[in-house]
Amino acid sequence: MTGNIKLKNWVKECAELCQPDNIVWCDGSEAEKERLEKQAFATGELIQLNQEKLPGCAYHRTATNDVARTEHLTFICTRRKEDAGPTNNWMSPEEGYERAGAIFRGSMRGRTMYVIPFSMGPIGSPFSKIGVELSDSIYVVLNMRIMTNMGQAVLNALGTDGKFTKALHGKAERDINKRLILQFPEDNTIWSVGSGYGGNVLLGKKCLSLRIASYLGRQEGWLAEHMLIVGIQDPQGRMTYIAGAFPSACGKTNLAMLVPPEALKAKGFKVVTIGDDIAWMRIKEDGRLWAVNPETGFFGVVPGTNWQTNPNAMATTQKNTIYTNVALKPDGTVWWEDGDGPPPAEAQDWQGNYWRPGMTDEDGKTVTGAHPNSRFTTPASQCPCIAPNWQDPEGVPISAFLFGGRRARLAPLVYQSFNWQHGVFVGATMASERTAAQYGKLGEVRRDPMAMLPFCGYNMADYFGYWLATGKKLTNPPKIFHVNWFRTDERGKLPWPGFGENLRVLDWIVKRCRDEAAAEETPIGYVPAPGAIDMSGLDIPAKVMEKLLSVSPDDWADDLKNIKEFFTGFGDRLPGEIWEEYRALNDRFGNGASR
Ligand code: GTP
Ligand code: SPV
Ligand code: MN
Repeated sequence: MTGNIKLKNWVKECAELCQPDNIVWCDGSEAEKERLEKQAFATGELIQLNQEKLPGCAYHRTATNDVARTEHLTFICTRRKEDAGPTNNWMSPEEGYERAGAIFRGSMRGRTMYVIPFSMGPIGSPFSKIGVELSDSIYVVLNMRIMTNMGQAVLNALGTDGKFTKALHGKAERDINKRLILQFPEDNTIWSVGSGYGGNVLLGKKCLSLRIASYLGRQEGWLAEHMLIVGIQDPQGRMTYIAGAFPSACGKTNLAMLVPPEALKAKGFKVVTIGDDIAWMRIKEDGRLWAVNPETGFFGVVPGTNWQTNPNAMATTQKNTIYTNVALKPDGTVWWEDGDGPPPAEAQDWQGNYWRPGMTDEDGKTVTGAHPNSRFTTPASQCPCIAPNWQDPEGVPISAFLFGGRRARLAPLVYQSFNWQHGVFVGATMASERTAAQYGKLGEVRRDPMAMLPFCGYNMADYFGYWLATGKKLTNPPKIFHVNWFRTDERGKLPWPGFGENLRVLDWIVKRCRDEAAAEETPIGYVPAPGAIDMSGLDIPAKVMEKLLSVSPDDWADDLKNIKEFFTGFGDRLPGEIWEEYRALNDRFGNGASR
């Protein structure tokens, strides 16, 4: 176990609060995994899937009211409200501990509390952070086992006086009215109660690796970002690493493991995956940003994943995978919308109800077999395109940043910012249509700077300032681009095929980083010159490409108004450089008057 007195005392304190019947320290062993699975199968917390077809795989359903992150119940608990900023929900630490404490109190009676020591990043690397999660959920233990380095080795690395993030989770009644996801960055503490859904309860992920880590990163001089990390090897054998921030359910996992289209594969392109959701980055002596993926697994969106769109994810998830909220077939395998093959004649849906294709509810709406935010949890090591150096504690050097989201109209397929400061503005003005990954109105466009709106652990105005300051320290900064795979035509169709074909855009980006591709200047940045994107083997009329890359002044005038409103909310705390970029963009459109 551990000789760390602080850890022992904290576990004792939490046990006094939650009053579990037992406390089990997790060692991360295979035997432990088997024992926990057996228990979970016996109680129904997990269902064992068909072991011939899906060896090592299990199935889980969350409560019907608990299927996505609940951002309105997620709080940053700093002493001063201004330090959380206008985009975060805020609660004072006193109120947070008191309100959540009342829900935690006695909530583990009759249950076991698991002590889960975990390391984000390789154990023992100076780049890594240790956390300990206490949870009364076996599902959480088994997920953390996939998503992090977990077990006794972490306690050994922690030693007798090592620092760790204190992360307490309890399912309690899983009542949405008694649910709180609280970050206390000043105490390096997370309290999550009343939920059993991934992002709310796998506390090493969004809560630690983004909300707490962004706060620590600013103090310690590094960046914690909601970014995939992918390596593109060109036909000359040169590897370029790109990190990309897209909001939840906007394509990070897919881009991280894309398969080159035939024509580019034949030319010699290769793609390797470092990470699909989170990047921790530091400036090294060479003046570049180096990124590591602190996770060891993928917690990915299931619907839409198939052997066509994402064969690497399909191959990864054939074994040792936990499926959450998909449809369960009679033969003990799983099914989801926009997967492979025809739907089963009948199945159990994600809520455990009888389901057949085409079923409708009282309002005549189609009932889906899988929840739109159903997820797989799967070991990154099983991914066929995982990079050989994916766990290198030094990380990989980043040449380009991508920002992007779902914009049916506004943003062209790709554009490049003029420089770092403009690139930070491009990131800060990101917006996207809301997906099923969080509660809220689907499709509504919301501003989501750097895809960090729900994940920044401090005032976002200061966060922009920190990005600007970081740029000043980089002698060789990544070039910054914006992409949009989701622009629609007049009929609401997507002319851009996306997925593997996105490599054509990445190729242009890589070439821009090497000054090897042509571009045209527009008010918003550089777009590919006609013919600059490699279209070999892909039949899209030049006219359609022109449209995909076009910039509409009217649409931008509308967006500028919305941007202004958004930035005004930060008051004086917003860095002047951001307003400078705002005015410059306005001027480039010739809208001087509307400043
Ligand atoms: P989180 O795990 O929530 O952070 O999501 P993510 O950003 O990793 O998104 P993911 O790659 O899982 O994609 C989410 C959804 O978008 C899936 O249904 C995908 O099929 C779809 N998608 C991803 N890439 C593309 C693309 O290039 N084009 C289109 N049309 N859809 C895409
Ligand atoms: C996201 O929503 O950005 C995810 C899934 O990656 S969750 O872990 O639930 O946050
Ligand atoms: Mn994510």
